[in-house]
Order: sequence, then structure tokens, then C-alpha cells
Amino acid sequence: MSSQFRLDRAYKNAKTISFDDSSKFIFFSDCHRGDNSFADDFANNRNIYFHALKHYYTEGFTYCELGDGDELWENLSFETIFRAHKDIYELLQLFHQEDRLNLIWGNHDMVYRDPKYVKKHLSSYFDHKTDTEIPLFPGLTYHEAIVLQHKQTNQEVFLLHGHQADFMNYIGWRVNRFLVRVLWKPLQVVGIADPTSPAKNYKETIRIERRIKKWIANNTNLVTIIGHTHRPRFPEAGELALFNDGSCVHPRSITGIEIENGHITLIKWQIATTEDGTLKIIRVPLEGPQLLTEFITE
Ligand SMILES: [Mn+2]
Repeated sequence: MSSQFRLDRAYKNAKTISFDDSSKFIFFSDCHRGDNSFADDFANNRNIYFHALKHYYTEGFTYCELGDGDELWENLSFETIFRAHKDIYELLQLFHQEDRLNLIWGNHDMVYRDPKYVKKHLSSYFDHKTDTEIPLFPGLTYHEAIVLQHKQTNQEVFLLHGHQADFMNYIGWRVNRFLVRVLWKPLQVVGIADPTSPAKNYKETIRIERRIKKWIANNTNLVTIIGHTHRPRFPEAGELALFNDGSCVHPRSITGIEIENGHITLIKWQIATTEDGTLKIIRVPLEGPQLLTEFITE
């Protein structure tokens, strides 16, 4: 089975959401939310991420997470991650209650492919104070891919994690998960990087991008947004439309992609220092806003 076949299949089975120029979407991926230990790469950015998410909630955005939201290679259960970042899940719960939460699985949370697993672990949690089960994400469904379809122009935005073009992380994810658990997690604490991750391997990143670009070239008129490689990507208007929202585990910032007023923008949220010495979380546009229709090809 080739990466082209896996991409085709993800596209065919994708959930379709229709949208128009009044719709607002925020895409983040590769949060790798962990247990808040030294091995938790997300822990550095949790305040930035929480603040950004609150902004998007207040402003009426729909949240789409393009895979590897939860770090389930290093951590055996969602339970541990939930306890470490409960405030974040409570905010995501608000999006879910208003039908503004769309989650896609990646290689680090590929267990969410199984609807029974999602129901068992994510629909509710046990509250130790009151000894009761509290609803968390009742009725939540994870997807491999989502297609946003524009009501007027019919233009499509294809959303997926991107490991469909990475053999060892799609077919061999259980092997890589095992290696990460027993080998790389303890080494990560002392600063040694995990080589199974394309985020640490430039050549592999290029190979993955090349395979997805080839697929897009055979499927014209398709804007595609992925994560997985942790490398933000924003093509020029008229170029092959492969976007990448980056990750939420950069050393001091998180990156994401917004769609608003029919425009697409690559953004970064980071901590800025101010004159009086207080720290402030700010949103910095990196590329765009660019009209989505400028990526329509004939
Ligand atoms: Mn990934």
C-alpha cells in the first residue's frame, strides 16, 4: 500500500464540513500534550496555548486539531495527560459543546482511530473529589481527515495529519511507539532527541512533503493543510497549495493557521517582554493573510 493510496483513502473517507467567507477556523497540530514532566515538550507552551485557545473561543472560531494532540507514545493513558492539563480540556469541552471542535488523529494518538477507545477514555472522567463520573466529550468522533467545502466556490480545504506519507509512522507506529516509550523518553529528559520523529529529521521531512505534493498535483483545486513534520509551510499564491501549521512544541512559541473572511494566515503566539518588565502573550502573523481563491488551479 503506497502513500498515494493512503492519501486517496483518507480523502474519500473524510468528514465534509461546508463553510463560507463568514466562517472562522483555527488549525493547530502536534501539541503532544503530555504529563507535565521534563519529557513533556508541550509544558513550556501551555500558557501560550491556553491563552490563544481562549482568544479563538471568544472570537467564535471553530477549532480543528490536525493530529498528535495528545502524546500517547510517551504516556500510557489519556488519564495522566488529562490531570496534567485539565484547564485546557475544559476549554476544549466548551468548543465541543457548541459543535466547534474537530479532531484528527496522528501517529502519536493513532489509538483514537478506534471509536470504542475514544468513547471509553474521552467521553467522561472520574472526579476524585465527588466520586462521580463527569461528562467530558460525550459523542466525540475522531477523524483521519476532514474536507472543508466552500458553499459558493466549491473550493476544498483538505485537512489531515500527514503521516499517511510516512511509512514507519503509519504502518510501523506501534514499533516506533515502543521505542519511544522504552528508549527515547528517558533520553529526552537529558536532552537527546528521538530519531523516529520527522520533526528531528530534515531529509525525512522533505521526503514526506514531496509525496504529499505529488498527490496534490494529481488532485487539482485542493488546498491541503498538514502537521506532523513540525515545519510551518505557507506557499505563494498560485503555487502548489501544501500548507503546514507547524507545532505547539517549538521552544518558545506555538504556530497555527487561521481561516477568516476567506483568507488564510500563518500565525505564531509567543511571549513578549514589555517596557515595565511584565510578560505578555501576543499573536504575530507570519505569512498572509492570502485569499484562499488565489490557490484555485485550472
Ligand atoms: Mn506526527
